[in-house]
Amino acid sequence: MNKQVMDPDWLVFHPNPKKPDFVLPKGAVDAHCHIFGPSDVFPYAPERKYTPCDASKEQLFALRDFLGFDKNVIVQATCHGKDNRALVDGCRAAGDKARGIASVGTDVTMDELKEMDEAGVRGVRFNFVKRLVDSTPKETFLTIADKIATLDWHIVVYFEAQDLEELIPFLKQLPTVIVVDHMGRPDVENGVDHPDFQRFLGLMDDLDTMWVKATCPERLTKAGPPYDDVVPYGQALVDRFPDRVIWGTDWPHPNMKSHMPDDGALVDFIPRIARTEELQQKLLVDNPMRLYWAR
Ligand code: 0GY
Repeated sequence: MNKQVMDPDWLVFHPNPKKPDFVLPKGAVDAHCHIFGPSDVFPYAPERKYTPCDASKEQLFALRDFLGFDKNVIVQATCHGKDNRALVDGCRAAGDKARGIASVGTDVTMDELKEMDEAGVRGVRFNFVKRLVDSTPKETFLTIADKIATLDWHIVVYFEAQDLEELIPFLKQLPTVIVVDHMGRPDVENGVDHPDFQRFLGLMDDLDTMWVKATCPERLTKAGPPYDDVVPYGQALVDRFPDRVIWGTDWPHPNMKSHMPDDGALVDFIPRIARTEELQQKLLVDNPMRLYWAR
């Protein structure tokens, strides 16, 4: 297979991130990152909405070591559709240092799920962001949810804050732990008291099976680095749900348009939202270990 050419306006990940000033606790987990291709080995899916730059497992593992993380949770990105080969290959190559979140259809067999489980996959992702995927019927997701629940996997959901209200009845039907991507994607110009963000906090109060990734200041910011405008959102989540928050880099930062973050500077964002050593230990080690490495 030939290499697939990245989109002309694609921003490539930072070539030379700074060494973080914040020293990560021992055993820290980067709980949201991706592997892209390489496309001559693992081609991007025909139904994809974007063609990224390649971002290999070797590059991911080198970044992990450079920043001071111990482990990765690799999340299947939409550009690979339901073809989880690059993800599984990355999980296997990392040994016990990676877990995975896959994307599957209702036709996935129990044997296929078990094979992924054995490689380290511990969940599936349901994506509701309209620019990334065509809409999937809720019934389809519920069928998948019932299947993966038998393996004690969980479900990662990606939606934007304005779509949450409509999704709540569906989310309440899900039979597993739910992990929400990127702080529930608030519009940070609104302020933390806005009904959209308060609705999300209220749902987290109601559903003790719901977790959240306090991730992506670079994606949520309107002000730009050092992401001051995202700090109150991260603090609100970490303070209120200290045992249900996790953190990740989102490397290689798909679909960034405004700028490409320095991954070392992103790590330096962590102590601004998790302000004590105890909170940092939960966010970076205890919580992701409980969710992904319990077995
Ligand atoms: C992320 C965010 C994005 C992309 C994807 O699967 C994906 O394509 O998740 C995005 O464009 O917001 O989590 O990497």
